[in-house]
Amino acid sequence: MKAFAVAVATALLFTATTGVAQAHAGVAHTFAKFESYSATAKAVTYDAKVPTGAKVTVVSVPTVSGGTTVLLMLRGLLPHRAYGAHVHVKKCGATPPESGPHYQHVVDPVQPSVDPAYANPRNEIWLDVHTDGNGFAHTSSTVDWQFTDRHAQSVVLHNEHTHTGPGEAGTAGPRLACVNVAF
Ligand SMILES: [Cu+2]
Repeated sequence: MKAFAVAVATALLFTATTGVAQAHAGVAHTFAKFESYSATAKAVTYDAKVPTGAKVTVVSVPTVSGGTTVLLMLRGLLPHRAYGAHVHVKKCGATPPESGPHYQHVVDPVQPSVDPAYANPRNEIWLDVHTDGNGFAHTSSTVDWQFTDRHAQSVVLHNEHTHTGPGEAGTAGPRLACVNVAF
């Protein structure tokens, strides 16, 4: 937790001093509580495995080397449990599929993308976590590219850790919850 807070603070400080020149590579930050879908909900839960009232923080910052670091912190989930998580292209909707596919740096010409050449944690942003005994978890992912005009718009929590084999790469079971982030 302390390390995570330091990472966030460092990232924000860094961006505050150096991020001005980058038109697309801005900081994105969301803090929200999961709730039922509404037009104004920032974070939506579709399943009791992500309880109403659980809290989520997402911070996305450009790195000095032209990459992107995304940090995810979750409170109030079920204890001792694996969740998959990824950056998705669309906003959270009334139903889970509305958040669309994963954001890919190089877009797979075959959709849905289950080819490990495209559906991997270097071409997508994967944020799988395992909660502790208090339902707390945090993680981060750094990729060597930045978002473009094809902005990503959400982080989706899934029922399982992300699979990597051919034909199932990038899948992680049903979508349990979604949080809007203006990447
Ligand atoms: Cu996903």
